[in-house]
Amino acid sequence: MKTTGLIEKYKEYLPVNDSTPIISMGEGNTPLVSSRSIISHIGCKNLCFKLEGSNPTGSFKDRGMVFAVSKAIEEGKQRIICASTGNTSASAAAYGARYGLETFVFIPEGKIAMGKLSQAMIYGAKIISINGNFDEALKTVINISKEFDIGLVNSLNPYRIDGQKTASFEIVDEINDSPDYLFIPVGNAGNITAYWKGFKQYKNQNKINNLPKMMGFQAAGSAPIVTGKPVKNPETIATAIRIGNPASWENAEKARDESGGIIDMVEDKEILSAYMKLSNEEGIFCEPSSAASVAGLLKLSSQGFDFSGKNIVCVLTGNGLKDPGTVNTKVVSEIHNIDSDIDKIRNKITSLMER
Ligand code: AN7
Repeated sequence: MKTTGLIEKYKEYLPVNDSTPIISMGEGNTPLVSSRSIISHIGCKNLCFKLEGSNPTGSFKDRGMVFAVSKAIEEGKQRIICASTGNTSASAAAYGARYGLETFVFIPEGKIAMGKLSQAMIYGAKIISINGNFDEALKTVINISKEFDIGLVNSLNPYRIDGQKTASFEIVDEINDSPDYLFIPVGNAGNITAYWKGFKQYKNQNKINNLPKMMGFQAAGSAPIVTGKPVKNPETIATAIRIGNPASWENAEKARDESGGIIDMVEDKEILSAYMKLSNEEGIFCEPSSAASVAGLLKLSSQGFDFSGKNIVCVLTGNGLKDPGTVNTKVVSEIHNIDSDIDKIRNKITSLMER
């Protein structure tokens, strides 16, 4: 059967009307995979990873983008625009290409992962690299979108949030319950806002009796919500969440407070450690920003937080292949160079065997 995508599947929960185009390139319906190894450090009942890197352009952004683009088409827009740390631009560029919208993306110079930039390029977006950070780029595109009547597809666009909330629906539909805790990275704070909206909507529809606690994690060098003030020069290895003044700041605080959750931060070294653990022990290669969710869980657990009996979902927002540079510069892994000589190869293999 042909893939119909998340607008079709969840249209009764979305502001879809007769003139809303039901478009898709297979976004959503991502795997919810059980932990085999990390769970042993946590002592909870269940731990699952929601693999959003399995979306068409390799990140959760496709959920919101498909709906934002559907609505842009409905409104007769010819063009879309966004500021991006990388994934939004990749997604906008893909959906823009597919549905014939001219796409403008603004990116912070030198701070976007190579895979994401390659995507914006190959999909044919008009790429503007500004000498500034994401927060400055976002301010600019908000003004430009109004001046030129271009559809803004950052998460300030409410249809982005509506599309992204379908990830909560999928989790509930799969486990037939709400998790007790949802761990999620926080950058511009659209995604935590979207998940919370989705869980609340399902609760209002009596699909679940309880709501999860929302556990958001920022990178320590870019943690405005944790410190309570905008960060002028955000820095982190997790470039996707290198954001100093999140657009959905208040909604993230609401999600935290209404759910009884927390928004905390993790150091780059904790992010890298979780990133390595996920790859080495679970076989899951996500991008560094995504690993912030698992880094947060490991941090709380090591501080003595009691998760016994609890069901936990960690959202892994993007695919590790987006960012090969981090592996090349931060991961120590020896490549064994030897002559193509069978005796040397035999010796090498024997010396490398661990059991
Ligand atoms: C992999 O692409 O902001 O808190 O411009 O790419 O909803 O911003 C990306 C954000 C987490 C944070 N994980 O989500 C962009 C952008 C990954 C991301 C986030 C992003 P929000």
